[in-house]
Amino acid sequence: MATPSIDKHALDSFHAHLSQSKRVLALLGAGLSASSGLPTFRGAGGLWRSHDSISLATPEAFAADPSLVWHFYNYRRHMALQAQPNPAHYALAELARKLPGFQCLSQNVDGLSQRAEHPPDQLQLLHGTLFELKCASRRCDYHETNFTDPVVPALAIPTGGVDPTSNEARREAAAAQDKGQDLDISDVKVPIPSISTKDLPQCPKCNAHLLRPGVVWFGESLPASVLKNVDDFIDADAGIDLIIVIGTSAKVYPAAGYIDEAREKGARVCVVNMDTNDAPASGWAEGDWLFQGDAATVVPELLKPVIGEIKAKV
Ligand code: BV8
Ligand code: ZN
Repeated sequence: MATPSIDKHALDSFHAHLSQSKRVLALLGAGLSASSGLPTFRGAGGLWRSHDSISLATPEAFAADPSLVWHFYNYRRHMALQAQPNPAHYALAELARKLPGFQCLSQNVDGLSQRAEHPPDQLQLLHGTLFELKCASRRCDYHETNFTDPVVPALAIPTGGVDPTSNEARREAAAAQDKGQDLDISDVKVPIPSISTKDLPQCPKCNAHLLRPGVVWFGESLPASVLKNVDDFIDADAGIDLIIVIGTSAKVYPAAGYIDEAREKGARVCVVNMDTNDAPASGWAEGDWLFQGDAATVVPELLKPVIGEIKAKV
């Protein structure tokens, strides 16, 4: 779907407001990384091998079938490592360097903002990252940064001879999706073997539990340090001038709740989304902006007055 041209009048009024904004938030969702080739959670991307992504992202699913959940996360690590940050990731990183009062609240665990060298103290990873592993036991504090792919040999993505990450398979998947078929490239008819627990990532500290992905699962609280950083920013007396809501369906809490909290602190709301239906839960208000289109093209355009031209780093 071609990106509709950006409404000039809306763009000018947004640029004027951004240019005089000192304290700005951004809430990031899977749509930010869509044009980097990573599936979102809703629609075609919501299914991994006919498993509902949200049901796999729970402590219960991991306890019931750690092999299946580890295949899911190993696949997402593999896809994220194959992907590249897009101009929107770089534009947000540049805005952070240019505007000290800018904070990005990311729901994404794909590591692409970090790879776009987004200043770490202006990037709050609300739901963790695929590239941190931690002990599955609450009583063990072991954690490590890990980019190994596959995370353990036993989790090598079964290809049955077809390399699901090959351009041929991607073309096949893209063609299917254009026809509205729900083909996930990893759906190439290759059963996933159930891996015995001893061959899954083990905690080297307590040697008694598995390692799990360092992401926040449904029913788990967000990292206390991140919650504090966000609350400190929102609760500051100086108020908030603007919140930019990028590529999110804003249905998962507490992340989605930050839109209204920012509004209450005086922020105007700007939504960037491919789909105009994904409005903030509390609906639209006077002065809001909606820019419909691909985040990778719209975000650099929106931030131009502060960051200038973003050269896509290919
Ligand atoms: C907790 C990590 C309590 C794992 C994730 C209040 C009301 C209702 C429910 C709750 C509530 N409070 C808590 C809950 C329960 C639950 C929740 O919100 N449930 C939902 C489903 C209703 N929340 C929790 O469980 C949270 N924990 O509350 O703990 C607690 C407190 C103390 C002590 C103990 C417990 C934890 C939630 C975090 C879960 N983890 N991710 C993983 O990734 O595997 S959530 C995960 O799903 C993502 O991180 C993200 O948050 C969400 C997906 O949403 P999006 O990123 O927005 O993606 P989506 O596909 O939905 O949308 C994409 C959008 O992009 C679309 O709008 C599309 O149009 C657009 N788009 C597509 N292409 C483009 C584009 N836009 C621009 N350009 C494009 N090219
Ligand atoms: Zn341990």
